[in-house]
Amino acid sequence: MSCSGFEINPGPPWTGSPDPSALIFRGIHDSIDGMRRQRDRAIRFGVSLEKNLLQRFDPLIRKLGYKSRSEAIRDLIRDRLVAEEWLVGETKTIGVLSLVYNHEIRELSEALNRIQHEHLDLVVSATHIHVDHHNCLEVIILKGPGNLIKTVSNQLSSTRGVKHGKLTMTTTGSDID
Ligand code: NI
Repeated sequence: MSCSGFEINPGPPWTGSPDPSALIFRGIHDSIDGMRRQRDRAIRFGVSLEKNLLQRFDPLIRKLGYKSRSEAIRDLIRDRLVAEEWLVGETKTIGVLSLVYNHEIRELSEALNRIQHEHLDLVVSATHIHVDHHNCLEVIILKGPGNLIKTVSNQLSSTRGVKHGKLTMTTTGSDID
């Protein structure tokens, strides 16, 4: 086998018996698979709760459509982890900002555009919908540090003439299973 350049050794032709090196790779693959399974395996743990807390929790999760307490608790934990990402501020995360405004207000569209152009590193996409003759909805997706997303979102929402601005603080999902 040549060690220089980018030649790839095609290996011996398939004869029906496995190539020993393929077996080694198979072994490595299996053990990585095993580690992944172990990481993803659900762990059961007991939770002690006051009776009246549970009496209020159960109807609520039923109303929300959860099939089990585990599912509801998982979502609560994820939600708290996302909140923590935003609290830390510097973690890379995702925000979805919706703005409703009247496009007839002088220089408003230009101002909103200018702010977005000043933050090209944050703004991933922007969708503009003409709601009626006067009103527009703009949905802007921002990706970056949470504190920066909040600052730019506040700047956009507080621009004079914006009727409603709402930031949904979500996550890239990379640290949440
Ligand atoms: Ni419009």
